[in-house]
Amino acid sequence: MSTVTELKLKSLQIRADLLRLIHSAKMGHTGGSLSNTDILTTLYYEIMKHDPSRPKWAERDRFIASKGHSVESLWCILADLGYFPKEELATYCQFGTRLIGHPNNKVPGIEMNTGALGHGLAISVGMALAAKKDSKAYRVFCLMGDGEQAEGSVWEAAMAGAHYKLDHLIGFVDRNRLQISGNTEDVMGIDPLDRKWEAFGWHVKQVNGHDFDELLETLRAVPEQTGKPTLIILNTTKGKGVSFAENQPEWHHHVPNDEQLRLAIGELEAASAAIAEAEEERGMNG
Ligand SMILES: Cc1ncc(C[n+]2csc(CCOP(=O)(O)OP(=O)(O)O)c2C)c(N)n1
Repeated sequence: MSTVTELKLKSLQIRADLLRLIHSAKMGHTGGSLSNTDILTTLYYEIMKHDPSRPKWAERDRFIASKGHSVESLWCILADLGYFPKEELATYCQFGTRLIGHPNNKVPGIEMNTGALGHGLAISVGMALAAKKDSKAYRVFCLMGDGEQAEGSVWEAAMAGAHYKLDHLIGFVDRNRLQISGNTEDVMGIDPLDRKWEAFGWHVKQVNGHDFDELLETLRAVPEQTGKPTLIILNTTKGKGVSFAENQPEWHHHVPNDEQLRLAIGELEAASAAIAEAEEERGMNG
């Protein structure tokens, strides 16, 4: 099975897991989590240097979920990889759990508590600067939202990242064009986003954030320019993979009811079956 096929199937499994999680807890950020499942899957299963049995391994790549509200995909991936027991997912958002609604560094694999938008990039700049000063090779990946770009602190951190020539810092913007209350361009226009990041001294790439070939090709080439951090704009769909949630602002934190969960799981299973069938056909045709 090709890497891309494996990633596609894994991502569909994570989507189903996170929907079950949100459905059982009756809370969560469905749209944003479905939006970033593909980039997280690509990073954790293929790109990042990390070891679930040694979460504090000094040479590990670091991941900071700056858009911390959409943590559900991350919980499902960390559990799937063995950072903590899968059964613990059942405690998500229950009283006393460490699996709360935002990244929490009591959980193995989480570097830093996040969720107040506009903080993650500054944390990532600090980590990447520490790596540079210590002559370490690890990279720091930071996932931001497009609504989050309205936070002024993002731009202070962007300036610092370029100033310190942090080429092992890779930022992402999940450009799904929606934030909590509607279209990002209505709430706070951020275009032309690529030119803004370029003006701040970053090397900028744009990709389809749901295309694993493009994601892999782009991420395998980073850093392409030494002496500059990289910003990757992920063109994505909020609610991706669940037809009735795609591009619907209310699904930012809407929770599926029993019937919606059944429909969504049905769609994801059909997508997995189609991929498996295509793979089988390819195998038969040599
Ligand atoms: C400083 C701060 N202000 C407000 C919020 C409330 N909030 C949670 S999610 C969200 C919208 C985020 O939109 P975006 O960054 O586009 O994320 P996505 O659409 O990918 O979920 C807001 C304003 C917050 N978490 N932090």
